[in-house]
Amino acid sequence: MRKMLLATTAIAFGLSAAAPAFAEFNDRNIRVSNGINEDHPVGNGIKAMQACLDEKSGGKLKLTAFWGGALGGDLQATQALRSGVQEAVVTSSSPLVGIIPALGVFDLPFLFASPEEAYQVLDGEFGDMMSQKLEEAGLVNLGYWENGFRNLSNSVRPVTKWEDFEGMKVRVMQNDIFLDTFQNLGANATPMAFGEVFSALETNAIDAQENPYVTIDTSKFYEVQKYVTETNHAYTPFLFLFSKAIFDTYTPEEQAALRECATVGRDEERKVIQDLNKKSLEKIKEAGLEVNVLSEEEQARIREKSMVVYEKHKATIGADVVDGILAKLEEIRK
Ligand code: TK8
Repeated sequence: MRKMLLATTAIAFGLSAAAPAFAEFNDRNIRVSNGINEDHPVGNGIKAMQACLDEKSGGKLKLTAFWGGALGGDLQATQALRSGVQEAVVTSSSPLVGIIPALGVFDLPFLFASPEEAYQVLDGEFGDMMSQKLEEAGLVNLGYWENGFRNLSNSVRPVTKWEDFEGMKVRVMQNDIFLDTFQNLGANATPMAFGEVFSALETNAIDAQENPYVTIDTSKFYEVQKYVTETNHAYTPFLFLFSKAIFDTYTPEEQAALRECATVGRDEERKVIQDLNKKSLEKIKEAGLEVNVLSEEEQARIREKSMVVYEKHKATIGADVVDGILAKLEEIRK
């Protein structure tokens, strides 16, 4: 009993003598820019990340998310991070290839065959290697969130084989690999920032766009499209990027909390996406769109036709990067 009392006293004393709680944390308002809307699973991820940060920082690290491109498009927001005037962005890797050409590897058509395969590559050594390149460009990658497998939507006709792309005005991300992929299929591909897509579809300035079901749903593209084809032609990741200039001014504890909580958010986001994908597809059908799934045969034809894009872009992406990911995938698939 005496021993226990002593021990309790020691603990109480220890606590009162300790530094004030969360002394290693400062009040930080972290602006996170998003092109997609709040009901996209990224919204769930950010909530989970905030809950984690609240716990670790005693409420000092606060995320303020901006949606629907309110702080500018992916590229613009990323440049704001590089010049140290904005903290964070959740962006597709694709519009950033002009800054970091190696990121183009993720845009190669039909690279990943399943989300699990993508997670293994992104959350492992290969993903770390790409994060290193981002860091050299002034961007700290807190993790690979999910954008997902991309599907085609359009307002002119059902697409069930690659010949159906002929002459179709397809919006692509600002990225030469996507541009070539669609041009090679006969489409009239137009690079455009995400924020302009809805009105370009609405006014028929373009016929088509490609994005995962959850984006076709949450960005309401189904309101201005008639056909969807499950093409799964690319899996593009989201990057949770932080301004390196700002990150470097944070304490090690703040930095660690951000990294750890971004992983918590990532896991939540990936989980919610799996579920919403199915619900979004239902919603798209309910809205009256015709949904076609490419037959295995047609998918194989498109894939084969698209392989020229690998050769064409290998040098710009970096032969080591392309060969590196293909070797990794081969290893995973064994
Ligand atoms: C949102 C974009 C979007 C992407 C695109 O900011 O541009 O089509 O798939 O989700 O990053």
